[in-house]
Amino acid sequence: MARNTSKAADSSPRRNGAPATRTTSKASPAGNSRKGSSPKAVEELAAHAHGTSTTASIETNPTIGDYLIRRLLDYGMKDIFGIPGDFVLQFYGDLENSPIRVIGCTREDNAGYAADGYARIHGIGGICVTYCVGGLSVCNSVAGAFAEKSPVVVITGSPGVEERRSNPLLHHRVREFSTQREVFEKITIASTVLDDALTACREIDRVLEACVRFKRPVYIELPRDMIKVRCPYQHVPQAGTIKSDKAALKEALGEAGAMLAKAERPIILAGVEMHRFGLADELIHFAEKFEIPISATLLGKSVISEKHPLFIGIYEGAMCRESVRKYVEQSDCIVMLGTFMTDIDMGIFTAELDTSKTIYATSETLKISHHHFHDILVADFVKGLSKLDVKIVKRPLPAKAKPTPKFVAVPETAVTSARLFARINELLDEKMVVVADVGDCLFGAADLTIYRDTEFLSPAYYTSMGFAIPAALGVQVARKDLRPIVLVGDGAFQMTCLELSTVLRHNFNPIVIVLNNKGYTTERFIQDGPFNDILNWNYHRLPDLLGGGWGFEVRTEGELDQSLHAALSNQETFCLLNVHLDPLDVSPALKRLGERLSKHV
Ligand SMILES: Cc1ncc(C[n+]2csc(CCOP(=O)(O)OP(=O)(O)O)c2C)c(N)n1
Ligand SMILES: [Mg+2]
Repeated sequence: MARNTSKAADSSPRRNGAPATRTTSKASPAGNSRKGSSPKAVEELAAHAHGTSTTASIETNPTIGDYLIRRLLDYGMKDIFGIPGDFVLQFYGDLENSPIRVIGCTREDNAGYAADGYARIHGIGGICVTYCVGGLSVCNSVAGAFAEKSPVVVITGSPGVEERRSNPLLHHRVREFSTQREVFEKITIASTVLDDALTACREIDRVLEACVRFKRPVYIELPRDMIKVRCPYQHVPQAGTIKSDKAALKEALGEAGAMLAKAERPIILAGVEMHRFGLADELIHFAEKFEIPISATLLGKSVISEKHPLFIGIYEGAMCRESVRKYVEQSDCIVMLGTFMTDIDMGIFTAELDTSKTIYATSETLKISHHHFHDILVADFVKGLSKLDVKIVKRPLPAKAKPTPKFVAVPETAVTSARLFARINELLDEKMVVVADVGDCLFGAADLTIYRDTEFLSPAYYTSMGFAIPAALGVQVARKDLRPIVLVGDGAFQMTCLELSTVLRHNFNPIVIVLNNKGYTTERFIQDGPFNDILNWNYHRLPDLLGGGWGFEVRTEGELDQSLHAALSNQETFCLLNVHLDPLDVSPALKRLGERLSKHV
């Protein structure tokens, strides 16, 4: 085992990311800025983010920039990621004078992943970037946040309204001045250009509310000459609250109750929306009250603790454990709550779930058997389920997977993917979050046992490589006390590894495990060729370049054990393991997936 160590260096010239030490003349509205440390808390803040309670402290005619910051604070946003540029510098100045901490990143797309990771842990995240060169760089990460429902606020500067009048060729301009916004309209749930002081406050309210309500990214463009413009009138945030249609809710719950009462083999299949909408506790309450077993999808992994006695394992069609597949598919009442029916989550559509036997509730759809219901909030439906007055059969749980024998390193044996995951499974504890990138690390990670809710993050639907390292940064900005275990392939690592620079700068301590199988192994399984080869870097020597962090080169089980022991004992800085794997050695789940995919291309 070769180890590279150097002292963690904080290169931050001024502060170490502690907003509490900041002196600011503006108190945070109603003290809300320190609340909201989970999606559930943000839901609660959102419920109170309108009307007088939080806005009493907003001055009569705030500038547009100040109003935006106040509203971000109302929603509990304590940190924002990005890179400044001249079109957004003034707003960066405003942020600097506010309680919001700015986390500078190495690239805008990374800032987007970081904000996404932060939002998944915290309930809302944000990025602040300059016009087009910054904004357009962040499109892919924002698209991923849209696809996987992560509430990220994109704030971008742009040329001033006055500057645009003679249609000049200003730097960063692509085509029309509106081009960037037009692009973002496709990948956000609401967007606005704050080019009119009369409507700016209302627009900010509308767009932020949409972000929290739909859990999807939104776009706010600030022309640079509008940032200091004052709202011409006193504005009190208003928001219409959406309510479920009571009669429809009653009927849907009645139908769900009847189906559950008749069922002999009920099961809950939990999806990621339960976490996004802060409904994990309600879900567990429902399951516990009626003792209904729970499975989860890969994207929804860790919606509930996998140590929960009712949890039976991850369901992924033909990709999951046979006993789980059978148990779910043989059910005569599958309660799918917040589940996305994606190809990966459905085991590349190998899932055999009978629609006539499902109760399917998400924020967008409520379907019971073949009946569609409208105007019902998923939260009301899930809460209503646990209030049902029905008797539900107690279904015996499937046989547990055989407990894996304790990992005993065979020192000189080369590490394999299966043994690596067995070892990682043993080190997980309550203070860790697994952040998995795309590739075999994602499939292998499905079998890890996650102890607490929100402990597993991955782009398991949009599957954009490069997510994990910046997302782990976002996790620790939100919760420094959680230690990320980052699982990343060598290909994905090469895309975004330099965000470890920001990790180092803030003294965060993820353990980054690079599955170095010398290329794009997932793709080799579909179709191999030289295009799947990549340069074999000395990944473990990245700390030399950055000036901090610990690096380990791992070839054998003995080296794996030693380096993980060292990494666990070092709480001070990030640790990076370059784990050499055979290019064709993959997890059993990937083997099954590769075979299935090759039949479909
Ligand atoms: C941004 C992006 N580009 C390309 C792909 C297509 N793709 C899917 S998996 C994969 C290979 C991943 O390689 P690596 O990170 O080394 O993981 P491995 O498959 O080797 O486990 C590629 C290129 C993708 N998912 N995302
Ligand atoms: Mg690889």
